[in-house]
Amino acid sequence: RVGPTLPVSSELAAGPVEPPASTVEGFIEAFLRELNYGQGVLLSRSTINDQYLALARTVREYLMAGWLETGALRREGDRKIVGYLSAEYLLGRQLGNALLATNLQDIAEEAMRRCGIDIAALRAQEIEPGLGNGGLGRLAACFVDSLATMDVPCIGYGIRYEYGIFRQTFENGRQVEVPDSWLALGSPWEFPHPERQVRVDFGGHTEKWTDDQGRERTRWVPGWNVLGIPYHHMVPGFRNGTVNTLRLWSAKATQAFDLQIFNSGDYATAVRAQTFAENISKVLYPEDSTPQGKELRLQQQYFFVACSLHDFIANTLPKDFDLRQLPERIIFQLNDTHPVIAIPELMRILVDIKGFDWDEAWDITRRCFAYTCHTLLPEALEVWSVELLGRLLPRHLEIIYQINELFLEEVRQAFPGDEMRARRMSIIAEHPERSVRMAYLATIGSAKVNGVAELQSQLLRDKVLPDFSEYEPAKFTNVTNGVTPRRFIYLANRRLSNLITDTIGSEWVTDLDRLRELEPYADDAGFRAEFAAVKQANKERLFRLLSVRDGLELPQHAMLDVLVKRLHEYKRQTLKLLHIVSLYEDVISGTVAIDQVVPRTFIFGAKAAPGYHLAKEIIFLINSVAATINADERVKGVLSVAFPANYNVTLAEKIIPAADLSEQISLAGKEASGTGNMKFALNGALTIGTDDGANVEIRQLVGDDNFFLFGMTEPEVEALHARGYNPAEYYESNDKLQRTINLIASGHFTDGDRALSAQVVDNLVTQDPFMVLADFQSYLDAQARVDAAYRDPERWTRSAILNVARSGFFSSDRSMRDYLDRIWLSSPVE
Ligand code: 7GP
Repeated sequence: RVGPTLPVSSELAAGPVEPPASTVEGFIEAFLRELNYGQGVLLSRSTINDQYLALARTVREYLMAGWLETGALRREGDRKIVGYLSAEYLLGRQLGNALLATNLQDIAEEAMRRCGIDIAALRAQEIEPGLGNGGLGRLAACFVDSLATMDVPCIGYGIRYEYGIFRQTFENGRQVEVPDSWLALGSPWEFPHPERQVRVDFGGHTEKWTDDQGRERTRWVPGWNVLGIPYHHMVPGFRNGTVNTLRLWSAKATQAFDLQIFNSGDYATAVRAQTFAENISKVLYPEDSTPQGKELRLQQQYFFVACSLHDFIANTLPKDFDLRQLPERIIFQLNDTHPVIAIPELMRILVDIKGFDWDEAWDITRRCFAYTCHTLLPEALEVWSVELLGRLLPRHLEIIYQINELFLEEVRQAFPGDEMRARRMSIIAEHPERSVRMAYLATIGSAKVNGVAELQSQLLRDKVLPDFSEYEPAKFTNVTNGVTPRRFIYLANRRLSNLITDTIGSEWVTDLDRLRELEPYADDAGFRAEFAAVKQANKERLFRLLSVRDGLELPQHAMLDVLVKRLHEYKRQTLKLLHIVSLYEDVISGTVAIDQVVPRTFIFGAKAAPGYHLAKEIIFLINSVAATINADERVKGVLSVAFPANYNVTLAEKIIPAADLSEQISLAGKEASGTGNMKFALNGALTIGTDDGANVEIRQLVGDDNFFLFGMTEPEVEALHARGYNPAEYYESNDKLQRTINLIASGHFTDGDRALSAQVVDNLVTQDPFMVLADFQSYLDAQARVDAAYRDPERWTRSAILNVARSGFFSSDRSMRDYLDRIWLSSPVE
């Protein structure tokens, strides 16, 4: 089934719903209709924003028939549905992807041209929906793309944040956050459905009652409530007619709430109460991997999960559905612990509302959920204080206690006399305050638990959840992350896509293993020349953008060395900084002649959580180093540093295709997987990286010769910790490291003000929790190997081609197949 001309089942419309004709004329007609009748303007009077909105709505028309049909099939069929529960979706711009999915790119471009419009200006008008922080949210976006492309029925559930991830600006080198008002100019991609509102309760208390069969039951008497309004988004598959749904919830005050207070005559309080309710979906928490445990965040989590479960049970399932069959119809995938409150929520629905016995309800529930853990950092594992959870969700707390009690009984039976084990495995922690460990609840209440790369899944079993993996080993599995080749190759790197398609045909777009067929061309000098030309053209495109966007003027022919990801100490942006400063110091101290230095342009992109002080100091230091080096005539044209503000999906799509070198330099054992690493490899950048996350698998696939490995392994890191790590030893014994750090500490990059670099420097020399200094020499040695390789362009390009050819495994289509095999369609838990 191909194309947008699918008939819709006759129940939905009298006769087939016809999309506009897939011709330039048909497109123009639909576009002008949208402009005139949708937007209410004449072409001659229309603004770029009018045109963008009309264009978006035009493309939507082509998807509509497929969307309606996919929805009908999902409801009427009996296939198991994936309910992807995620607090974040970092979608990126929609227009390009929708044009790609419908194969309308050329038609739309020509149609706009005939209307006197440059489609590039309309593309640039779109503000990306930044409803996520980083890797976890972007992964969710890749997954829903792949599921639609593979025709797997899926509803993505999440939150429609009014403000997504903040816009980053720099003032005097320091990060300043500006609210992201992505909805300000209109949001043509969403469909609000206020009539499908769901009420969500909070607070209050619980009561016992006896039903007519004499059974003791519990009911929740809530203290307050809000409404959830669904906003539907299309998730188009790649030219297969399938359009899945992303359902994002927005909070609104209930009318009863309003009335009650308005009647009391206290207008100000009424408005405040309304604001209070609507605050729930107001803003995305900007912490990546470091949750703050704020009450509003728990409200957000319960809010979207309660709406989503209700929506699925009440609106997607047939009215007479037998809930004992629920695990045959749905699998809710929990994207980290953020949606884990769904487990007690489903228990509450089954036991309190539907009247199931506890045991039967528990049997159903634990077959309906699967849990993905995206971290290894202990501070990233969410815990909620019992006090807070009990105040906000009193019934859920009772249910959690009950789950825990029954679970610990089982554990005690399996390990008689091992009370320490039972205590370790309790969902309830006693110290430092009594709290609920959400990762434990998720593990106990799920059919499967997975990590996101081989190494992390192993460490998850061995270090994070050892008691649980010993108790139920079959529950644990791995699914290595992936990225969508549609957005990150086809859309982002049109030139490379064309070269690949010209060489091996176009099947790679939905079957990325086909990239293997490029391998022989690595030895073809003609192909290498074309490949290198693509890279060069992508660099020039990026430099044009950075010149307009950020006023940066960068040399055209240097190696492009890129480190883009959230700012976090464990990701070690400071290690990259030390490398740059060491190269610079070599030149200005006269140790190395400038003509011996391989020209490099370094690009950073990173947002820091607004409350993460040290991360913001690191940003300031990078900007200070950049300003100094860029202004220094001694290294001009040879070393340049660019830190464009506001790294996001849109910018990633420009930077990644241009990169020569991909920096994946986290301390081993800390980065769960990484997905940027995959995007770079697929776009022909070589990786310099530690043996961490999915780097391990990338290196295995592309081969040691085409990957620059450095640094301690995870067991070596552990051993060094155990011995007692002292960064000062490395500082004192390594002359180059000393000169590098001393230059920073001297105030050379901060107008002589030593205080301005002191926090970062002191942290490195005295604490260095992520062992930057321990890996410094190894990193420098690897960078020297990078230089040597880059000096031989033919060898470099050959490696780059092999990176592309051998990275097909990292398609999110493959991840989805693994989820289907290992988790979603696998047999239920014993
Ligand atoms: C990230 C991990 O840090 C990254 O290694 C991984 O590739 C990505 O998830 C997708 O699996 N984690 C987050 O973004 C995050 O917020 C919360 O984790 C625990």
